[in-house]
Amino acid sequence: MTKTVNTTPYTDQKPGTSGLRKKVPVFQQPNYAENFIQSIFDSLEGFAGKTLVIGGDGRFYNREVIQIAIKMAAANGFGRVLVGRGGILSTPAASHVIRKYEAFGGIVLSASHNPGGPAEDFGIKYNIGNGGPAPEKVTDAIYAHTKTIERYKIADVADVNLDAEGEQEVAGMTVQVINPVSDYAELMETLFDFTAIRAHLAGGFRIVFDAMSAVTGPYAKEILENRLGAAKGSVLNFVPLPDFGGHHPDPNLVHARALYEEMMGENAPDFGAASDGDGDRNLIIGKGIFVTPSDSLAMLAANATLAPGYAKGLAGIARSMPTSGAADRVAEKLGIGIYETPTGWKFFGNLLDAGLATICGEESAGTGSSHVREKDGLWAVLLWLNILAVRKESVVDIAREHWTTYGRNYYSRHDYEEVDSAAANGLMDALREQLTTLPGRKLGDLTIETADDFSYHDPVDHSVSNNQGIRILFEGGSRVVFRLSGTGTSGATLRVYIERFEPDATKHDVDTQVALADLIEAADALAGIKERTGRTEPTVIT
Ligand code: VG1
Ligand code: CO
Repeated sequence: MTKTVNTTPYTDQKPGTSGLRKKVPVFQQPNYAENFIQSIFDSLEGFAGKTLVIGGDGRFYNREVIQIAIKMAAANGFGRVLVGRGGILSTPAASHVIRKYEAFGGIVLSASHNPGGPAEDFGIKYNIGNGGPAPEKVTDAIYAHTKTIERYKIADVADVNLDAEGEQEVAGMTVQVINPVSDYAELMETLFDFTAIRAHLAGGFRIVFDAMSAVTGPYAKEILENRLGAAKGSVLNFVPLPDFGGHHPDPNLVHARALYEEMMGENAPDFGAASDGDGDRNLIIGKGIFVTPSDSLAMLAANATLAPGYAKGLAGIARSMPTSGAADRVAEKLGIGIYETPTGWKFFGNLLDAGLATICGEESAGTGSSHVREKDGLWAVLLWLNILAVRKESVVDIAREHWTTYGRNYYSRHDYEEVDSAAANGLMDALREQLTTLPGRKLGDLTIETADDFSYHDPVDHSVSNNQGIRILFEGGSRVVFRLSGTGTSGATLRVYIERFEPDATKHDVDTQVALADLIEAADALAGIKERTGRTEPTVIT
């Protein structure tokens, strides 16, 4: 029933910021997915008889790879697979299921916010027993195996029925098809004051949530409409589609434009939100105000004790390096730890496991906490709703008060997508070569204080991760950060992160791009973005 298949390595299976992401036709090459999955198993030890969680965001090719992964798990000796019905598990739900059932680990199939479909993106990621993305030492080992792989093992059996909950047997292994929503919804009920949120919604507080035809649809329907009583129709685009309706399931101001327009309109609901393809990102827009993810992290941390799950206070806050320093000010005021990590959720795992941080966030619309080991879109929405239900103020009032108390970190990210890889690497290399000469250099009214390529020293396992982004810090606390994306599937994406701190409350009403104009110009002067990429403008501004 189990067969061993000879194979040869592919040279391009290096996991990026969040697993292996490629175009679907790349994954459809003979043995491509099988090679990667076998390399995952070959990097692990001691899983015989143990449980593996498998689920994905429902995108094109999800079901096919789930069948392959189940049959390979059986052939490699796992004892049990838990798989979401229909092959569906949001990334945070997968993390929770791994933890709740004490699984050995999990395989999450997603390319997150990237588009889906026969010519679009797919991805495979391995999560360890704490429910979080595998750390670099594991992803490095997986990559090493992909380069030498000669065979893989797979059960030679019929496909599993993914659409009926309950147990089946596959080549001696048990496959349990589980409800993808219920464990997660129960967890949310333990963290938030559902009674207060229900009462607030019943009192006329209007919300809208755009699931972007992606995985959060069923979760949001169940939690927001069924359990919390939000008006029917509050959850938009709630049927997960393999191609996300042809859109980018990316909750930002470009791809969730309709939601933004609605929230800025006269008849706007009180609160608007959206999540991405796999449910780990969040977009928060109050009536008349977009809350940047960096600000949202700070505001959630400052108000977290209003939710029952965090009533005892936070141990610490962690943010990725390019995320704004707004959260640092909250941590300072609360007298708790603040940690600065490289981009990617895998770096938060150790801090959460060690109890050093409770809430974590990234500027890329990711926020989460110790309840799972992934960022969690609906969790952020529910924490906002809990805070709003208790404070009974508007989002705009909460944001203003926050800035008055802590100052405002004007913040924006400029993405240059699908630029020529050689040009993007050349730009980064040229910056790197300049680093030592930059301190003291003046650009208009700005003076560079320090410049470096960020290295992270993990305080828990003492591992070191180098080359995590070029930071140019100016006198007065403003900064520009440059890095190349590790999630794209064609060409390179240059990300430029721009930040200015403004303590003066009379200056908190400036348009963000205006407030950052001189830094944006300095970024171009330093890196030669226009000249090297041939682009006059970013593709996406968030
Ligand atoms: C991007 C974001 C990063 C995030 C990662 C995965 O990575 O910048 O903050 O953790 O996507 O998010 P990169 O390397 O492209 O900048 V998700 O929602 O795509 O799993
Ligand atoms: Co995502």
